[in-house]
Amino acid sequence: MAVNNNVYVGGPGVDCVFKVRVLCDALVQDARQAGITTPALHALYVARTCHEREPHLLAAEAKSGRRWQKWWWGGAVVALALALALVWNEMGGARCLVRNNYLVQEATRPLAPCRRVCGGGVVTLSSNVTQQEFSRWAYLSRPLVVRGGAAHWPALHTFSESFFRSLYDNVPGSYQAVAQDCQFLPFRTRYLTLHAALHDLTRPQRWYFGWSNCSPGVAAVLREVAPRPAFLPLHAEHSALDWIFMGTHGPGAAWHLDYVQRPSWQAQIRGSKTWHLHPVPECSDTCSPLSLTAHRGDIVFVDTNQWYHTTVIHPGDISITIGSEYD
Ligand SMILES: O=C(O)CCC(=O)C(=O)O
Ligand SMILES: [Fe+2]
Repeated sequence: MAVNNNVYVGGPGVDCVFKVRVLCDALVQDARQAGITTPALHALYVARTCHEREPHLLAAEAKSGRRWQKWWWGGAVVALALALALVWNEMGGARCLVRNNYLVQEATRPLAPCRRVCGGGVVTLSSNVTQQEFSRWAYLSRPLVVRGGAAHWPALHTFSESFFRSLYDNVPGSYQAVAQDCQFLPFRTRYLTLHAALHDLTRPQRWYFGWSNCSPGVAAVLREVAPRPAFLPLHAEHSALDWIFMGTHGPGAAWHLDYVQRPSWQAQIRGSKTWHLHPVPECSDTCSPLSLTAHRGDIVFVDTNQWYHTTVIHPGDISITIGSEYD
C-alpha cells in the first residue's frame, strides 16, 4: 500500500476506509468550526456504516477502476504494436523471417574460431602468389590482400557507371532479375532500385551503393572482363553471384556482419577503399581491430561472417569493386 500526493494505491476495502478517514477528518474540522459538538458527531458516526455514509466514494472508486482498466488495455495495445513494429523492422520488412532477422541470425551463428581468424594481423601477398601458396590462407578467415592481383584485368579499363548502365539496359530482364532475386543495397543513396541508381543524372555529389547480380547475361559479360582470381584453389568454385559496390569519396558500407555461407574476395577495380574490421564479441580478447586499404588492382579477402566491417572511400577516382563468394 502506498500513498503519494493524495493518490492512493491499495485494495478496494482499504481504499474506502482511507478515503472516508480523510474525508471525515476534514468534516470533523468543519463541523467543529461550525460549533457541532464531539458527542453529536460520534452519534452520527456510529449510526451509519461506511457504505451508507459515503456511497459517492464507492461510485467514484468504481469509476476510477474502470479508468485504470482502460489505461491498462491501451498500454497493452501500444506495447503489442511496438513489439510488432520491432520484429518487422528486424526482418527488414522481408517476407522471410529467418533470412533477415539479425537477432535470430546473431543468436544462431556459430562461434568464430578466434585464434585462426586473427592470428597476427592482415596478410599481404604479391600478385605472383601461386594456387598452392594461396591455398594455405584461403580458408583461414584472416584478412588478406593480394597486391595487384587484378592489375591485368580488362575491367580496370572498362568499368564505369555508364558501362553498367548500358550493360543492364541492353540485357533484357536484367534489372528485374536484380530486383526479384538479388539485393540492392542503397547505403548512401535514396534509390530503391538499381535502375533508379544508374539512371539518376541529378545524383548528389556523394553517393554509394551496391548490388548482387542475378542476370546470367550480365554475369557472362562481367566474367570476360573480371575473371576468377587465378590463384584461388582449383576446386574453389566461383559463385555465379557477383557483388558490385560503387561510390564516391566518403563513407561506404556501414558497420555490419554478414550471415552468408562462404568467404569472399573483392577486387578493387577503380579508386581506393579502406576496410575497417572489428572482431566478433567472442574474439574481442584474442583479436584486435584491423584496417586494410585496397588500391586499384588489389584483391581483398575478408571473411565478412567473422569480422564486423565498414568501408571508407578515399578522395580521387570513384571506387568500383567486384567480388564474389568462393567455396
Ligand atoms: O565494399 C563495401 O563497401 C562493402 C562490402 C561488404 O560489405 C561485403 O563484401 O560484405
Ligand atoms: Fe558485408
